[in-house]
Amino acid sequence: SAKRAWWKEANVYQIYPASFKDSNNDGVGDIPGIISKLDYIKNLGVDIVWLCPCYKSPQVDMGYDISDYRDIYEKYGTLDDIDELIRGLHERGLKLVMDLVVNHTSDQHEWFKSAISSKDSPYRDYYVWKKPKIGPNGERLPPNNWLSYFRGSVWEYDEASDEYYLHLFAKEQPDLNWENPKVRAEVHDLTRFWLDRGVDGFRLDAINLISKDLDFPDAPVTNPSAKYQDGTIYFTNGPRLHEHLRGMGKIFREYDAFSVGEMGGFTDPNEVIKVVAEEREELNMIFQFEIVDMDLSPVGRYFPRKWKLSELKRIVNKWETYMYEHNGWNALYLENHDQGRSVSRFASDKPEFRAHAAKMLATFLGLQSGSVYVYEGQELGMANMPKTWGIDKLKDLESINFYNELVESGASEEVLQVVMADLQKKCRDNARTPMQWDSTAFAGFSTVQPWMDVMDDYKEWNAASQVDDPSSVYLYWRSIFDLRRAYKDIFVYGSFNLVDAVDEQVLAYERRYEEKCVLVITSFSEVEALWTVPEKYVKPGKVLLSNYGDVDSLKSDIAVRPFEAIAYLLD
Ligand code: TEU
Repeated sequence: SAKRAWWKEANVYQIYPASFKDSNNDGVGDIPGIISKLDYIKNLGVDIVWLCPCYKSPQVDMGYDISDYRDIYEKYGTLDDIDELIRGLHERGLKLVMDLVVNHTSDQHEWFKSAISSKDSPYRDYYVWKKPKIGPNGERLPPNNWLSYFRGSVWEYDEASDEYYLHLFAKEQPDLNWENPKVRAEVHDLTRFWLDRGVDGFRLDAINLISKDLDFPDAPVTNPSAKYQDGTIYFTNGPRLHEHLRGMGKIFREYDAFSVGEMGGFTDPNEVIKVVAEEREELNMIFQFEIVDMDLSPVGRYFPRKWKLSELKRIVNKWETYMYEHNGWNALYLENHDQGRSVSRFASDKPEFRAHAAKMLATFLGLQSGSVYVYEGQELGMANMPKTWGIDKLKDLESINFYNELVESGASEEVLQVVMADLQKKCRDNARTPMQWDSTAFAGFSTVQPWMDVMDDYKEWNAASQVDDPSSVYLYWRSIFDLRRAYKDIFVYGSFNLVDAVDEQVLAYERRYEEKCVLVITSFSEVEALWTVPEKYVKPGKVLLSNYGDVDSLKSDIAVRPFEAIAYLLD
């Protein structure tokens, strides 16, 4: 069985501060708002709160552009509020994990303001500067052809110095130069600053981007019609990644802190294990992107791609078995602030299915091996934005830039419609609508029009109507966390075995610890599925969890109902 550790038993609730709870009625969520909801979070049964960035920031990318790592964004509150939040969480036996965004800063950070002011600035080398490429007519061109995550070139020209600086995200998010030992020392200092304040760990943003190929070669042309090309092979999982992570890991171990790295484009478990194997002393676990990238089309993020259940099974099986066998650990998630809502995207938000589907996904995810992450609103079955919401409703620079680039390139109305439909399914804005607390105006999030519109369905789908309703999605999630505690050996430390790799409606797996075994059956289908329970599982036992609520035993041939979920403990 897996080696024991406190953080393996911990499950996480993610908060997006702008959209969680507005306490001072300016339309934007804040830290005192979070403090007012701590009992709600505790009652869900999680152990850790991960708070998205709440530092001082011009908010070009919702706080992922930090201008002061040691201060709080005014609209979210003050350092005193953070201290109170930490106290309130600790009093309830909960921990606080903060977002550490150190691949880049804001262009309004003092370091960058100084760096761009002069080539002689002591901070110049905190960032990545390159000479222009000179075009056939003497014009200044970006040093290479890499495409930014937020569209356009990753290079921004600085006229005063006749150099370009690197930004893998927006031009207001210049990349830090991790080759510079002073940068690493600064990052270590600010990490300690928060740990000393009582923070219990970090989620490390885009952390596998910090080590770049120092030759900065042009990326191969994979999209001939585009000006900039996908250069990720030259800046993800770079040559010094592990060295840098060990520097951080040393501090985390000193404080027994929690750590989870965000690492897109990392699909080889033989590589990921180098980050998460305990003896490597780097990070506890990482977010890999294989499930959430399953429906992205290679021709562009916001073009549709259909996926099959067997693909999902392959991905789940791969990570679950590999990490168990190699003493690694998985971070289990279907949602976060960068993704569409899982019930709409991976199951169904049609009224007749929505509650069952949300509970099915909770079962599918929540009983796997790993730490479970729930994103605010997921515990209520919050869904994607309505089909009536057009581009004008969106706030996220990624969605807007993507769409505008297509418009500017002269895309037809038809193409734009396809893309808009896909944005409605997958764009980051979906996750950023205000939390639906109750059925009063603005869903009880605020008393004024919030920064982003509240979804139309809040009167029916809100926390107040769910916290005491035994049939709610919220209390179903609670029962998942209760089960993980009550049957810790099986659900935290047990092995994972996929039961049926081919069926395209039913996904089933077993969790096993010594003689104890649980069979989990989930349907991803809108129609009934006839499924044969393998013989070894057809024996007496007890139902631990069932989203239809009327199952008492397993027969050899069963009709699994739409989005049904059953967890069965065998005698
Ligand atoms: O996201 C990083 C991001 O865009 C990933 O999807 C990326 O593709 C991956 O990390 C590549 O390895 C984070 C935040 O979650 C997001 O909200 C920010 O906008 C972004 O970083 C920039 O800080």
